[in-house]
Amino acid sequence: MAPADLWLGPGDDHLEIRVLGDAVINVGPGDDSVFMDVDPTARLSVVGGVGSDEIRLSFSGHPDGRVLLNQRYARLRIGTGPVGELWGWDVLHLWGDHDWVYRGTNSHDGLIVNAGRFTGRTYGGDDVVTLRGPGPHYVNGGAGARDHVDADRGAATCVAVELGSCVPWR
Ligand SMILES: [Ca+2]
Ligand SMILES: [Ca+2]
Repeated sequence: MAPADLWLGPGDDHLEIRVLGDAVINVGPGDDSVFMDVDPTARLSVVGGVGSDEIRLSFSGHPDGRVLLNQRYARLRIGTGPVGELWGWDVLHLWGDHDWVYRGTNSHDGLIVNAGRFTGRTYGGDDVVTLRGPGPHYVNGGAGARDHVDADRGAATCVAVELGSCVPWR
């Protein structure tokens, strides 16, 4: 199958898509939102670019794999699949029972992890992370002085996090 190549251009766009094969999606300038369900064998590039962009990711037929999301070096890898590209997303909603491994940027990272086990570093900037389910999750908030992490009691270990229910001294 030829790769799908989507460039949404300027303006605030909303895209809902099921990705079955290799795809390059760039939402362009503007405040954009993308809801996508992805076949884990796809080589996927998803670029938020300039603006306040939000992505909702789920992976069909791959309930247990590890998902590497590295916005610091613009990489995305699902299980042992090909390495794709991911950057420019201010808020990521992650769905599915995966081991999520995340590397953020030196500006704002926003994450809502709805299932699975999250291990992440969010570096500089004031980052906001919401972790659902029993985990166990781990967050290193890094250099920002107002990193906010919420998780159920006992579900997460937080380091260098200043606000929310997961600060180490609570
Ligand atoms: Ca950050
Ligand atoms: Ca911090």
